[in-house]
Amino acid sequence: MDDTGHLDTTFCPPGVCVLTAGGMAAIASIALWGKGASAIMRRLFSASVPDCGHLAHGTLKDGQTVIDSIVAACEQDECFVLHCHGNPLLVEHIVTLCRHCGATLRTAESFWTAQLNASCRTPIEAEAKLAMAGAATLEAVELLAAQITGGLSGWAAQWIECKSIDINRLRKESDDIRQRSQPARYLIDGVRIALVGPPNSGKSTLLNRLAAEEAAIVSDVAGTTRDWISTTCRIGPLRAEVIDTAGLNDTLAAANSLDRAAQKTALKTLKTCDLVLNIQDCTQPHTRPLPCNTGACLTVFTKSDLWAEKDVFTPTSQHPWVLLSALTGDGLDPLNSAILAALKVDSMDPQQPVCFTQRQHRHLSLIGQAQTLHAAKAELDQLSRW
Ligand SMILES: Nc1nc2c(ncn2[C@@H]2O[C@H](COP(=O)(O)OP(=O)(O)OP(=O)(O)O)[C@@H](O)[C@H]2O)c(=O)[nH]1
Ligand SMILES: [Mg+2]
Repeated sequence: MDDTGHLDTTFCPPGVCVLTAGGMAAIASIALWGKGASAIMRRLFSASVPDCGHLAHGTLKDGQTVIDSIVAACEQDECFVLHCHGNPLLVEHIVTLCRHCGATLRTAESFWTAQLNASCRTPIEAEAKLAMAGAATLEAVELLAAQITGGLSGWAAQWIECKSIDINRLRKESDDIRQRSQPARYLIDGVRIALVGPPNSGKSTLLNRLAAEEAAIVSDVAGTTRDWISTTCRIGPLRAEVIDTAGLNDTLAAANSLDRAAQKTALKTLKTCDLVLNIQDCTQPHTRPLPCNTGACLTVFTKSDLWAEKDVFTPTSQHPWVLLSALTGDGLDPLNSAILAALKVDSMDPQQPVCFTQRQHRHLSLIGQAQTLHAAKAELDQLSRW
């Protein structure tokens, strides 16, 4: 970045990337930037290459062949965004053309990162804006926006301005921020939730109920689900990928190698999820506990519509539990609340400082371990200043 706050494009080699999402669209945008970008434009573009801050309409040519009619925008010196028609084949052709002229294929993220680094006042602001582009829900966007105006930025600024720093308090607050940041990651990235339990307990029925569609096959034959199925749904402020797995049962596993393999996959899935829902049929004896000592777990007793004396239902569960009927939908709201509580998302205040990149996490961790005030201040500076 130069001292005018602009992205310094005049020294990096030319790069090209597609800024818009893949697939068919009316319009696509391609960025071409770096030393030599305007020379590439002069070679490919029929009209005069626009000056900084201007647009030009013209055609893109491969030799004598017209490829597309485009609008070229000069964002700054040696930095162009080409708005072309959205056919993916056309987009690929234009990118290939730029590469033949010497541009290297880059990621859209690298372009946005460079742009944001140049236009944002602090690294936290740039990181928040980049994360907003991929945030899973609007609540996550709100949380990230709050980190720019207050949140983590405000926390760091207040300590930097502080005349007499209490190092122990600074260290503790820094550790607290790291501890409470996992729920923020859930909001920003979304969560993976596995439905695990014995055959016929109602896992697939619950998946379909959460997804509000018939994503998984339901039947009263034990062992219906073999390969896992996933669907994406919304749980409060979270985007959740819910994964249905094969029912866990030793008899089935012993009798059939396919069931054995399916159950092995179910146990593997369980380890890669943020939350495991242990699905148990409330009318059946509570079967073996799940081997889910990796992370959050919630026991869900299904088929409450078949339970004659709901009021005196007193299960034994080592985890928090809910009782519901996936068939009628009764008990779904308490399930959603219990999921948010298990992931500690329910108590999140978006204004509270949280960290959401590995860089921030690293600096906070070093502040937490700092032996001297000087070292802590240096980390605070690196956390929140360019
Ligand atoms: N009454 C009632 N029946 C349910 C409920 N949930 C599921 N069932 C029934 O229970 C049977 C098994 O349901 P599934 O959803 O296929 O069970 P599963 O746990 O996926 O079974 P596997 O795939 O074999 O592991 C089906 O006949 C469902 O209609 C419920 O809440 N109430
Ligand atoms: Mg099933």
